[in-house]
This record gives sequence, structure tokens and C-alpha cells, in this order.
Amino acid sequence: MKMDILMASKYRGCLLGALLGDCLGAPYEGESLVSKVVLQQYFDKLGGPYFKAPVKMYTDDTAMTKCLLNNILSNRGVEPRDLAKRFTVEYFNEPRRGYGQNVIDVFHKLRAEKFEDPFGPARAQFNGGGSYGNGGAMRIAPIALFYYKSLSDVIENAKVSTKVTHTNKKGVDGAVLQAVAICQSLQSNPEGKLNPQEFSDKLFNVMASVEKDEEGLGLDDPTPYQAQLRVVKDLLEKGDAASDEEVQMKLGTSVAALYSVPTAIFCFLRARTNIPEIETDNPFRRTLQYAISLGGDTDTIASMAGAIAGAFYGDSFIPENLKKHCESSQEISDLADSLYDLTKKA
Ligand code: RVK
Ligand code: MG
Ligand code: MG
Repeated sequence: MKMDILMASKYRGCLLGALLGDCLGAPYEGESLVSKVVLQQYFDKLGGPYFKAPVKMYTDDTAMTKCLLNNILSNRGVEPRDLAKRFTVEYFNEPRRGYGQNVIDVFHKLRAEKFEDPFGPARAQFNGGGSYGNGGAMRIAPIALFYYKSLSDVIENAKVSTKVTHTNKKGVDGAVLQAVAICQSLQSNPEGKLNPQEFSDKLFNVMASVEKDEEGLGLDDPTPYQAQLRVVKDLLEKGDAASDEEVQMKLGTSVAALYSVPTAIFCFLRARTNIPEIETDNPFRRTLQYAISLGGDTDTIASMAGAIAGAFYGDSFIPENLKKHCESSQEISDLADSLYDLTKKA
């Protein structure tokens, strides 16, 4: 396939993957483990012959991803004050998208302070500790897509865009990890062999430099993401011998970035090959089905896993009818094309 056709398809795959994970995962948010049989029927039905039904609505994950996309498109890169405004306006227009309580507080403060310091309100949260939620990571795809040619730009801009709402090191580093995972997928050949161990080793090496306790924070455990990436490798090696309960317990499925970003990466890598009780030949669909089956923060974990998978496989792997059942899928696909055009010019 011609290089730029493949790349454009990976951009759409990434953003549609994030959208589908969010829309299809949202109905199961908060369940402990979701029955694989139920999910098989759900995906078979929605991915089968098209039928008319109310669309699956997206949540805060996609609402904020769209803000970041439009911020980059309008400013030819991340512009934090405009981003803070976009998030806040979006929230007050459609507050019922399932936002976390901390970010809601941040939006109120940003508006009250007229966006004077786009990082100030987030920095003050949790007695100055900042949020460690996965809200920075769940919306990071546009950063990876726009800056992928330079790893240091990806890292720097993942941090800046996250700090508008999340300043805790774990929240920020989770967004960096998710962005770098998407970049690695984007730069991999979908028809070639992906070595899951190599994929996670490369992430580990990046996190080894990102997790240096450079600000002298004196954290109890200064390398938590490296520790979780070691768990990812162990679980990959175990394969079918690792139960869902073990994955859920060791990697986590919560709204904390540390206990959801490595989980999403694991889901993508695990779903490269068959998984018991998931019947599909399509590894993109398998990724979403598996991510949702682990329960917990299903919309966000499926959205992050979907973004990584979509950036790897490209949009030709995304079942057409599954896409049609998700809110704004055409708009997201068009935005992906616009971002691709802008990146080519940059
Ligand atoms: C509901 C103590 C902390 C903390 C800290 C807890 C949506 C809080 C999306 C907070 C995603 C919650 C998810 C989420 C994204 C965070 N000390 N508790 N330092 N930092 N928490 O509000 O954007 O689903 O209970 O920043 O990261 O679909 O409310 O939101 O799943 O984590 O929420 O953190 O959430 P927030 P977010
Ligand atoms: Mg959500
Ligand atoms: Mg969520």
C-alpha cells in the first residue's frame, strides 16, 4: 500500500478506534467482569447486517478528544489556553457526558478565573497533588498523531495538554505512555509481524527516562509505570494461562491512569492472537471485546486500546456496521483526515 494512503488510514483507524471503544464500552462501565458470551452477542449484533437503532453515545473521553483535535487544527499545534476554553465550553454545553468530579471542578474554576492561567486550577486540586485519573490519557490520540515524527515533541505536548486538567505525575505519565504506544503502532507495519515483547520493551525504555524523579518529588515509588509494564510482559508470556481475574487484579481497570493505561496496552497486545470465548477473526474487534470484558472503566480502557489498535491496523479493519452504530463516526473520520492533511504540511 502506498505510504500516505496507509498513514491516512491509520489516522482514521486511531481516532475511530478511540470512538468505538468509548461508545461500545460505555454501557458496561462499572461492571466487575463482563460476560464474554453477552459481549459476543452484542458485537455480533451490532457488527452484523445493519439495523436501525439509537446510536451509542460517546462520553467525556471523545468529547475531550474532539476538543484537543480542534485545538491542534486551529492552532497548528497544542495551545493550552485555547484548549482550556474548549474543554470548558464543551462541558457547559453538554455536561452529561460522564465527566470525573475533579475535572468538573477545574472547569468551574477556569471559567471563574477567565482562563488566566490554564494550568492553575488543575494544579490546585487534591491539596496541590493534582488528579491521577486517566482523563489525560483517554484524550491523547491527537497529540500522538500530530507529533509522532519527534518522540520528544510527543512527550512534551502530551504533558502540556494533560496538565490543563491533571497535574499529578501519575496522571501525566499515563498520558505520555498512551501517546507513545499510539506512536509505536502508527510506525509499525500492520502486515508485518509485531513482537509484543519488543513493543512493551520499547515503551519500558521510554518510561525509564520519563519516570526520572526530575522534579525531586520524593515519591515512594518513582517508577510505577515501569513496574506495570513488567507485569504486562509477564502476563503476555503466560497467555491463556493468565485468567481474566489475574489480569484485572494485577493491571487494574480503574479510573486511575496507572491502573488503566498499561491495561489498555496489554489488551491490544494480547488480542493480536486468539482469546478463549472471543469468536472473531478481526484483531481490532477482538481488542475491544476483550478490553470491555475486563470490566471497570470499560469506556476508557476500550477507547485507549482501540486507539492503539486502530493506529496499528488502520481503518480497513474497523467493521463498517459497528462504526455506523456509534455517534459522530463520520465527523471523527473527517477530522482524522483534516489532521492528517495538517501533519503533512507541518
Ligand atoms: C467517569 C484522590 C483522586 C486523585 C487524587 C479520583 C470518566 C477522584 C471517564 C476523581 C474516565 C477520579 C474517567 C477521576 C476520567 C483522581 N486523590 N482521588 N490525587 N486523582 N482521583 O475527576 O478525567 O468516567 O475520585 O480527574 O481523570 O470515562 O474524581 O477525572 O473513565 O479519580 O472518568 O479523576 O476521569 P478526574 P478524569
Ligand atoms: Mg467516559
Ligand atoms: Mg471511563
